[in-house]
Amino acid sequence: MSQMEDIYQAVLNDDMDMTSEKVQAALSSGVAASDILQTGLIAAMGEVGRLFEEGVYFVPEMLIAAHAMQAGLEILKPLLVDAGVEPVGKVVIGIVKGDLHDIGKNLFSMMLEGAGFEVVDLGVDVAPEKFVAALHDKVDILGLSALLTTTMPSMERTIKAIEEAGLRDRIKIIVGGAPISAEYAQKMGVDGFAPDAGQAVTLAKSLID
Ligand code: B1M
Repeated sequence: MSQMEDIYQAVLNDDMDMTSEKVQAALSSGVAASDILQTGLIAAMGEVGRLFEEGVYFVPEMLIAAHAMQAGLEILKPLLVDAGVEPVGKVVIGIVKGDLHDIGKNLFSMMLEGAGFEVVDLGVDVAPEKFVAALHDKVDILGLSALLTTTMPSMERTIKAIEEAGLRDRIKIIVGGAPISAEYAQKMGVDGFAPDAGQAVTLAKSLID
């Protein structure tokens, strides 16, 4: 089995220790962190989602697979972030109310830090008023993430609350997460949408420029 298949299988088998071990082994033999991320970890989570849809996996299996992926991400973290970059701006990020899926957000946070942003991570299941409270400090960008179709309206409610608090003109808002599309983002009147964490960082940089 190739090293990527080993990592993929370790996540699918809900094996945290094996995931860490295989990610470390792939890195030691010179495989790029970005390849491990895309072909190993993210691909495996896609398959976990498919198995869940088919009724083969249930919530506990999804949760443990998420822990395995997170363990792999922690090892990749120093390589996904370039050390020593000057701070370029401040970003507040969070998962909207009702949603607990935080792996994409954690990846985005790591990559933002790597690109030199100061990141305030509000976590998961964040109520609109908590986002509003965090924006009273000087903040350049707000990043909102939602992974469930049922929590997409929470994103809209958050944006509305920011508008009602009179803060909308002071910050740029960017959005992402599997069910969010460019069209939906445009409909909400935000400043940008990105389909993945890497492109979200590029977008954040362009908004600062
Ligand atoms: Co759940 N889950 N889950 N889940 N889960 C999905 C999302 C689902 C698609 C699975 C499926 O049915 N195929 C489905 C949603 C269906 C829908 O809404 N249409 C689903 C469901 C139904 C549920 C529950 C309702 C299940 C239940 O209880 N019956 C429940 C809801 C809980 C809640 O949130 N209230 C639930 C629970 C969970 C766990 C807690 C067990 C666990 C999450 C653990 C955790 O995150 N700490 C979990 C998991 C692991 C998944 C899947 C399998 C994997 C998600 C993931 O981490 N992907 C997922 C299936 C799938 O995605 N294929 C699924 C890897 C991650 C890197 O990708 O987060 O998409 P992602 O981030 C991407 C992009 O979206 C983007 O960048 C990243 C890539 O670089 N991105 C941004 C994300 N945020 C961004 C922000 C940006 C820009 C880009 O700018 C600000």
